[in-house]
Amino acid sequence: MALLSFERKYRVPGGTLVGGNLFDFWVGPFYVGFFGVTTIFFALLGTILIFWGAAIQGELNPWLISINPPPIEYGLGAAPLREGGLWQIVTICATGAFISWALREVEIARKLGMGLHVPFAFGFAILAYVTLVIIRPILMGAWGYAFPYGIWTHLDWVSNTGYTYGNFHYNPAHMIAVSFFFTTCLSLALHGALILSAANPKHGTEMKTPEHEDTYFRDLIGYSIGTLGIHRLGLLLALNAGFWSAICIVISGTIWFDQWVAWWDWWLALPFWADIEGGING
Ligand code: 07D
Ligand code: 07D
Ligand code: U10
Repeated sequence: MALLSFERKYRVPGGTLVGGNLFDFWVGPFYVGFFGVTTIFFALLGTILIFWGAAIQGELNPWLISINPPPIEYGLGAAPLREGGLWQIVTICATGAFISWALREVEIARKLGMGLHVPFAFGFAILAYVTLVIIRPILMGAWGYAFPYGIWTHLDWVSNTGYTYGNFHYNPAHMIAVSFFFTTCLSLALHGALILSAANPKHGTEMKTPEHEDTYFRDLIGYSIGTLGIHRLGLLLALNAGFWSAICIVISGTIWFDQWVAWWDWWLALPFWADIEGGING
């Protein structure tokens, strides 16, 4: 079915979570819905506040704009606008916009009678963000532990937070997250390459079938995960990348306070060698 006639068929009322028919319409290509309105509201307000904050700081270079969380001394209290209060409101707007966006994805999936995989996946990105700016700061007792909203300054935060725990690469959950990111990239490269090699052949030659794709990997590594399977795997890998990222940061400063390299002392403390001469107890 051509895209335009398909659109006529599915652009029908229903499937909304909130608001009934009130916002159940499209503006150009965009579905609106109740959560489209809340998305626009939070995104616009948050963006305007960032620019307003930039203006009162006199910093209009987009790379250098930074809306900072309150100093640690404010703890979990509300801070004056110019001392982190703005960051607190922008955080509410960002969280509101991200959750609204996810719920808008749910409504669109319901309209189309599709699964909720896309909003579920976006939920992991939201979880990582919320872990950084809400969950970990609350567990540590101050908003000041969250990252600042600035292109350069948020990089400074990552670096400073990393070095607070020595070599952050020794954080075992960071290792798992990094490995999932790398594996996600490898899988997408293999999948993209395999599909193009079969489905986009040289001019004048015939397109190959999924059997060709299966056979390619059976010949190469003795196993093919299959055409549906690779998408399940891709989703699983990517969700784990986000999930283990959230884990690696939430444990830093809440249940682990030392250098991450010291975590590995459990290995030296194993009974096999802990008591021998030169061992950790020996
Ligand atoms: C390609 C989809 C499009 C999205 C884009 C991002 C804004 C910000 C805001 C001026 C893949 C749009 C950007 C709306 C403008 C202001 C105030 C997604 C694609 C193009 N980071 N980060 C970037 C965010 C964190 C880190 C770039 C957001 C954590 C490192 C961009 C968040 C940590 C590096 C950006 C966030 C961290 C970056 C490219 C939120 C750990 C880089 C992003 C809401 C996760 C890279 C100068 C990209 C860079 C980079 C945005 C959080 C680390 C500005 C919105 C605190 C190490 N981050 N980031 O392509 O070049 O994403 O930085 O959590 O090296 Mg970051
Ligand atoms: C948080 C983004 C959420 C985004 C949302 C949507 C908009 C709309 C609009 C475009 C999670 C935003 C949308 C704004 C835009 C339009 C129209 C994603 C988020 C909701 N690290 N490290 C990670 C690596 C080192 C450190 C994660 C590698 C050093 C700290 C990942 C290396 C030290 C933290 C990762 C490396 C260090 C991390 C990031 C290599 C610094 C975190 C991915 C090769 C000295 C962060 C939850 C992520 C984390 C994190 C990778 C090095 C410190 C696994 C590959 C050794 C402090 N690092 N890192 O989380 O876990 O995405 O955050 O050296 O906090 Mg690390
Ligand atoms: C996949 C796939 C597959 C496909 C696919 C895809 C995955 C099976 C079949 C999809 C993949 C791609 C297309 C590839 C490229 C994608 C990426 C690399 C991911 C990253 C994406 C981007 C960087 C694009 C981001 C663009 C966005 C988010 C669109 C922005 C949209 C809006 C701002 C409007 C949103 C609409 C809403 C909320 C509904 C309400 C609308 C209205 C009321 C009207 C419109 C109003 C406005 C425009 C005002 C906007 C103001 C805002 C947001 C505040 C900002 C403030 C400012 C000051 C500007 O597997 O194969 O193929 O295709």
